[in-house]
Amino acid sequence: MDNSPLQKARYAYTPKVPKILSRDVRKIGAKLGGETAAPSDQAELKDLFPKTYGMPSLEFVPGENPAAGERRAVGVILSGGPAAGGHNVIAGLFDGLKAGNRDSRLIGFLGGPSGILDDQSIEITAEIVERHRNTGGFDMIGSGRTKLGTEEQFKKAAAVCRKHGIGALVIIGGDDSNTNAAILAEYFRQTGEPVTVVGVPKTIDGDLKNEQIATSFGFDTATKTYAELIGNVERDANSSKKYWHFIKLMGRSASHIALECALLTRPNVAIISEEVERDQATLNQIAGDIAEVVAARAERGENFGVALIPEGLVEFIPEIKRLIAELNTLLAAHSAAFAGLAGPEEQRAWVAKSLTTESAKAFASLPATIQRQLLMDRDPHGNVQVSRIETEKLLSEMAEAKLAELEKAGRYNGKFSTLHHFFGYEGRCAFPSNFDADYCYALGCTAFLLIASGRSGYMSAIAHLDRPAGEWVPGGVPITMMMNLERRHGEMKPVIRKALVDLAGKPFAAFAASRKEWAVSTSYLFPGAIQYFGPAEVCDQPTMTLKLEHS
Ligand code: FBP
Repeated sequence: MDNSPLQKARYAYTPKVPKILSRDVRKIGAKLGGETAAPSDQAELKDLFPKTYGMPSLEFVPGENPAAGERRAVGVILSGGPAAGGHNVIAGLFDGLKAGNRDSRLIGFLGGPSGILDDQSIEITAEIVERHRNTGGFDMIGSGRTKLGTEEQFKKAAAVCRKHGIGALVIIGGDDSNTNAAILAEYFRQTGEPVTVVGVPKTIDGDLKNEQIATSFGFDTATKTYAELIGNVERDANSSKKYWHFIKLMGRSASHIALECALLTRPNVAIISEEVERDQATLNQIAGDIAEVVAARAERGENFGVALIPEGLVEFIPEIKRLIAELNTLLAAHSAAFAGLAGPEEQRAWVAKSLTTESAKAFASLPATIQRQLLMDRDPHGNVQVSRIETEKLLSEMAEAKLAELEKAGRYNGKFSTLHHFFGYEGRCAFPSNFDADYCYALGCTAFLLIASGRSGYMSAIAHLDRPAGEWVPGGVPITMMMNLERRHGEMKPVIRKALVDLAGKPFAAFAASRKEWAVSTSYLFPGAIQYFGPAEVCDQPTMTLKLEHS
């Protein structure tokens, strides 16, 4: 395969790393903090994780660690949706491992967690790593969404590790995958399996974060990519002055992506799902609010605009959330009967008569295309595949109906020509921004240091990400510290708490303070494409969200 000029230039890029990571790996020690505790459900979690609950958090400091020089084999798994920087995590891990001992081996399991269950793997060589440094995508070893959660699967994983002599496993994934990493670490400890399990925080959605993990990797590149596209669309809208663009943005659940993109581009409308839920807003109200903005702009002669819609929105609108919950239970309980129905018409009719009156009403109020999309297959974690629901079209159609009402009432006299976009997959595999390239490389090196210190059940963590990379502090956080109990499929389960947009936080406050002005006036901001080479104030800036949260 040919390489583009940028790809060649990126191969030559050396990630900036925290100062401590420039040392010989055998000269890096772990400074332990105090015992840790989960934010809630401590007693239950202690019972569920007797071997790994309460472990101390740690940071890496100058010290002695001869074990870092041992020869070892480490396995690595990429899990879930791609996020820019995954290859650099592997590169950092590889470099750390080889710096410790040239004869150590890195085994990449193919196609995600199923790779370890089916014993599908490759040895990741220096040549493979060189071809992937600072590039986007997960194509080095592939990824998948198989859930690694049952005892039978753990036994298989243990057997495969034994077969390859693997003494440590690095799982690069989101909240669900890291939850499973913690459960696997506990299982290995309890059964005496000599395999250290380390997690790495990945997801473009930005919802795997807490006091210890400032952000997941991939969020920076994805939001910068979408913001570039949104800025371009805004400029086009302001040039041709004839379209309203409805842009759905990825983010399965939380609206961090929509919020960050709004801060970077100042659109006329940006919906934040968490606010919709707090205000218990209905679909009708949301469409009504959009129509009001369209009408206000039309009064100024501006029959164009840009609206950002988070893809997870439908699950935050109370009536639709209830409907989805009922559909999930219904489809899980009667999957065979449902599969036996002939075509979408019969499926819709069957569902409509099986729902409660309230949900049947909500279901009936939706266009047929959306009804069909709500009935599509769930992902392996039982979630509705929100990226396949065309919320942007639903809202623009509903806003159009509201505008017709406003027109009748003499309150609107404009044009409403709509175009729809979905920015999602475009942002997951871009060349990682310098921030993600640096952050991921540091996460990979740190994962190795955790392995070399025998720290199982930890997540690789880099502190002070709002500062220049040289001042970052690598360390580890026990995953059980991020967990709580949540109801999943009718049972209370230990899971990492998903971070939704904090409506009392600074990023949302910054948005809320300006959105009224952005709604009516044309205040667009054009961030432009990600810059990889040039001054630090252009190339090395973390997200606004991160900066505001740490300001
Ligand atoms: P992860 O949580 O695995 O990082 O994936 C996030 C995501 O990109 C969501 O934003 C999106 O809803 C989903 O993956 C799409 O999944 P798929 O790649 O299976 O279509």
